[in-house]
This record gives sequence, structure tokens and C-alpha cells, in this order.
Amino acid sequence: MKLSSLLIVGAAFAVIGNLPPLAEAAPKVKLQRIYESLEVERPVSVVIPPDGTKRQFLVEQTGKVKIMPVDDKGSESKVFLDLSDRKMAEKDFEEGLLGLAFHPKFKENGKFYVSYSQQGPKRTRISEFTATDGKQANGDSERILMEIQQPEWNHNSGNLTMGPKDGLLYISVGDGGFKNGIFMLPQKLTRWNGKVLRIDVDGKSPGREYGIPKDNPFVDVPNACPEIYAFGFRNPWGSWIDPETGIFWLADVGQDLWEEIDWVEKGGNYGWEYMEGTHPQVFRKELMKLLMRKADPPRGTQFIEPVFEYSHADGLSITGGFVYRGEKIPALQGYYVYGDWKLGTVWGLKVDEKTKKVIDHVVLFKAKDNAEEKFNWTAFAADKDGEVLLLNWDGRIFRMVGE
Ligand SMILES: [Ca+2]
Repeated sequence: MKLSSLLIVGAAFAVIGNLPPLAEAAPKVKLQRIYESLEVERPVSVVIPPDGTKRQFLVEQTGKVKIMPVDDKGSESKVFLDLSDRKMAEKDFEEGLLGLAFHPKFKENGKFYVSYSQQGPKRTRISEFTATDGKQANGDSERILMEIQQPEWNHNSGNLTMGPKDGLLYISVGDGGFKNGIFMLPQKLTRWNGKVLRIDVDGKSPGREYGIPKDNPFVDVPNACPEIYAFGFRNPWGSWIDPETGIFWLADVGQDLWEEIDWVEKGGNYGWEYMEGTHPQVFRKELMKLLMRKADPPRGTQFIEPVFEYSHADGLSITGGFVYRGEKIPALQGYYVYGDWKLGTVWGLKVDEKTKKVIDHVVLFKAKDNAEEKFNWTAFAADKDGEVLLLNWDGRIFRMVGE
């Protein structure tokens, strides 16, 4: 029997309903524009503090953190922190206010953390601020924790994530920028670039404004930065630790060919700039040959492969999200919702927790070809009810709803 006849028989069975469905029904969703009358500039993140108020804090790349109105139709937000006078960006593309995380005891101490770019020299600053009343923070309350050199204006990353169980701050740092991993920093344990760092915001190790967690993986390696938690990243954008499973999801933006999603493990090497996704990065290899230098990684180097990658046939710049556990779209439960910044496609990905095998991958939204309306997703975040908020770089905010 030829394949085509098999398909016809299969289709016939499906029509008369004698066969059980092969897989769960794919979630059918649509995007609903919300906060239409709210003034929003370059939104990059929404974070909810652990204080029981269910307030949604919106991070604008241009320098403000705002508390969003409770009502979807609300037109007024409250400015929580204003750093827009800090001269963050030389080019307003990838520099700016890029990350926000709340202290686990924010309710008691009003402390929270942001990452933002500074010029002269270019660097990413990680700072603590305090809002004593929990409603508004003064710029003067700043305590600078660390400053990370950034050779270029791109690949700053700067995502901040507070560990839901360990209460430690995870900081994603890009590879230094330009292209081809030309600065060769991600594989160097002596540098912070191309890493996920982990620090204790409540401690103070000698010479530092923060503590080094004693079980960080490289604390005993001579000359290694003890802040490093994992390494080999290019430009992580979308960092989320699942409070339920503890899995650390991190999307790493690729260069010419592959976009990837990693599950970050302590001490893991995620490959850049030797690898792009599961593939050797060709340009680097050629360059090394030209320079008559060793093209291969040091003997014994082991890279952790992404749990998922997609090629540049499907998108050009990944934006990570989170695993949906909301109530309004039951078919979407357990899917990691993420998308592409450049083409605007949104996907759902289901991965088996134990085997790391992909169970399902579905398109949730696809922008129409040649449409005037552009979708450049900067973040997918859970709202106060666990439903999906989508932030578009042009300032529009959407909610995912069942069809
Ligand atoms: Ca990688």
C-alpha cells in the first residue's frame, strides 16, 4: 500500500470517528489587544512582586518601571521607578533598562533589582533600589551591586530572575556583542560575558556588594569568576525559572542560522561561540583556521544541547517565555509559550520533564505576510491570573485568549 492510500484510509477513519485522536487537541488561541489607551514605551518585561497585591510592574526599555492599571481598559499607570535621565543608550536598539526582579521579602523590605546600560565606558549595571512604601522608589535609594563591561551596544541581555526556591538573583549576560562571538568571552571563566551569573543580594563577600553562594559551581576553580552559574551563551533573551518544576528556561538568540531554548543547569556549558544550537558555528572555525589557531574546543569540552532549536526559515531572533498553567485556556496548559522577535510568530512547546524530549510544538500565532502591522515580541509573561501577556516593542500589549 502506498503512503497516499494509507493517508486516505487514515482520513476516512478520522472522519467517521472510529480512531482515537492521535494527539491532544492543539490549543486554539487568538490575541486580544488590551490597555489600548495606556501610554507605553518600548515594553520589555512584566513582573509581579511576591507581596500578594497582584500588581503588574511593566518595564520600559527607555527607563521607567510602571505599575499597570488593574483594569485592562485603564489608561493610567503609576510610575514606580524613573531612571529615564540616566543616559542608558547610545543606540536605542538593545541598550536601556532591561531587567527587573523583586526581593523575595519585597513586602517587608521594599527591595528590588534592575539592570540597565551605562555609557563611557559601556557597561551593564545591576542595582538594588528600595521602595519603602512599596509604591514608589526614589532613584537616590540605589545601591550598585555590580557593573559588567559591554564592548558593544548589542547582546547586552540583562534579564534578571529571582530564584523561586533559593532566593538568589540570576543575571543573564550577553557575549559582548558585535558578531561571530568575536570577543571570545562566553567560554572564558575569567569573564562575566556570555554567562548566567548567580549572586546573593543579602550577603557581602569580601570586596563585593553581594554574596557569592557557596555552592556556585566555579568557586573553587582558580581565577574563575565565582559568580558564574552557567556559561556559553550568546544573547539570552527570556529567562524564567519554573517555580513548580525548578526547570530554568532560557532562550538564547542565535546568529545566522539557529535560535535555541536551553534548560540551564548549574555549571553547564551551552556552547557559544563554538556552537550555534546543535551545529558548529562555521564562521568561527574558518576564522580560527585563517589565524592558524586551533579551531576545535579544548579536549574534553562538553556542551549541553538545547532542548529545542529552530532555524532561520522559521524566525530570526527568539524571545523566551514561560510555561502556561492558567485556567482560561485548558488546552494550553503545560506548554512553554515563546516567540520570534523579528517575524512575530508565537509557538507553544511541550517538553517531557524527565527525558527532555519534545512532545509537541505548535504555532499559536502567525503574523500575516506583508501585513502592515508588525509584531516584535519582547516578552511573554504571566499576568496576575497566570494568563499570557504579550509585549510588543512598539508599545502594544496583548492577552492570549481561547478561540
Ligand atoms: Ca547553545
